[in-house]
Amino acid sequence: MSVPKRTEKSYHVAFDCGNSSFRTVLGIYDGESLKVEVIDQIPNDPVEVGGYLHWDIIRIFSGLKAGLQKAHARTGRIDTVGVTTWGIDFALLDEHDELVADPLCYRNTLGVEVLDGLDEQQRLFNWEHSGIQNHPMNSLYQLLGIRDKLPARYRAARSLLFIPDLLIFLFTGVKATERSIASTSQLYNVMKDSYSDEILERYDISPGLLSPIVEHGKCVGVLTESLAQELGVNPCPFICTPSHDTASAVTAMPSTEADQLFISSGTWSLVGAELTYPIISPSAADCRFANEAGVHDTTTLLKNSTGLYLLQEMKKYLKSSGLHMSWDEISDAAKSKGMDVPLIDPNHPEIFSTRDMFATLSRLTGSDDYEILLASCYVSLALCYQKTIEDLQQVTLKEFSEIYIIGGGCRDAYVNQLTADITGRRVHTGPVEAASIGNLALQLTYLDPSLSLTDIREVVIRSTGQERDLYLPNRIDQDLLKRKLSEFAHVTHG
Ligand code: LFR
Repeated sequence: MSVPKRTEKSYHVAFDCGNSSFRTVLGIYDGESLKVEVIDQIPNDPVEVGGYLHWDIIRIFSGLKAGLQKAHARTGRIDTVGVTTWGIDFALLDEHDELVADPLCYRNTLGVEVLDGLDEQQRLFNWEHSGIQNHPMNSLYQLLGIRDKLPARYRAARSLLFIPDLLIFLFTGVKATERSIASTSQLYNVMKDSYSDEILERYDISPGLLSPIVEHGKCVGVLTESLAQELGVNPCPFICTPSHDTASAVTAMPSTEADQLFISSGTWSLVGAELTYPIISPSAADCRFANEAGVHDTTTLLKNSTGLYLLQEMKKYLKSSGLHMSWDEISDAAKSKGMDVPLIDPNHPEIFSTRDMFATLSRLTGSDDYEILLASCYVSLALCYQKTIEDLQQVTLKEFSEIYIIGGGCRDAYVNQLTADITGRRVHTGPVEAASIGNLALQLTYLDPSLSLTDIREVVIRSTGQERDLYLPNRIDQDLLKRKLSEFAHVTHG
């Protein structure tokens, strides 16, 4: 084992911001493993202002400041900090480095018209010069949508910071970015590992808006003196970590084998494989895969599908109608309806931006029985995984027999078992806090640059043994499975 033994403990903080909550997570490293503690967890939700959904970034920043203070109070010293958030969204800063407005949320449909206005050739150009599938939520299309629909914001903008970069800027005063978050924008070329000059030029976007890219494991900046004083925290360094939550979660994939298949499960389900090279082939384009930049110089070839958002929104709806259901009750209700339920396409455009999930799912399935709708979500998700894995095998010419489900969604035993049964594969689950643990583990490379990705994953494996699980596929009715797969192909292709 190449991880050096330390006599002294080190203390690390990950700010892990998701769509439904943002958290401060403490990692205490003893030279062998990380002891991970969620210090603070605050609900997150975009706020509608002037007809657009915005992220309340000052509230998030203030929650994280309090989290850092609490973490420091537990340990008396913070050695490093890393930030990881959802992808794509960004803030615009003016000439005084002031926020032009709160950052917009990708669920606005600002990019829809922009993308609709592009012909096949232009879409192909964008895919070939980024490696990212064309989706109206991508930063590229949102930015062009802002230029069209909110021109005052665009005119005032002098820099563009992705959400993790904005948070690091607020803490340290340094404007920078890193490859995984930049790659979600479609302004970055994953083959060249730098911004896409071709895309910037074609859409007349000033390269001056973008920040320099820092390498993983290097220090981006140090907590400002004034914040250190205000919070009573030592001036700790902020480390460049995979700041896209998917990349941080994949860093915590508990396997040291190459080319593994993962499902990063949360509001979104990212189904993909970690590779050492991007794949820009016609079949990858047809299957709508994206080559996102991962930890170090890896690529994650993945498909972005709506995940637990379906159930989160159904839970909210049921609560607002007076039915408070726990997650266990939700999965039991779904399980009671079995597999033979109407199906939905989790990536249906109406689901993407709905404000009433129950009504949308009722319309799409023809059922208004909430238990059937819950079951539809579960079964459709697992079928979607199966389809994506088949596509992934075809595009990569690899066979995947194991699946690693990482992130909060792996707490749901029913979806794990359905995934094993429907895909016929062994499903390894955990860690739940994958994005935080991956982020914390990567921070260790600042203190010891000799640590390889395998060393980092060994730390993760040693630190998370108790919470990981294995689901073996059960034999299920193959005729029913075939029928459901064909129904799913039908709903997803209209
Ligand atoms: C997952 C994720 C996805 C991104 C979506 C929106 O949390 O980061 O990768 O497409 O959120 O940003």
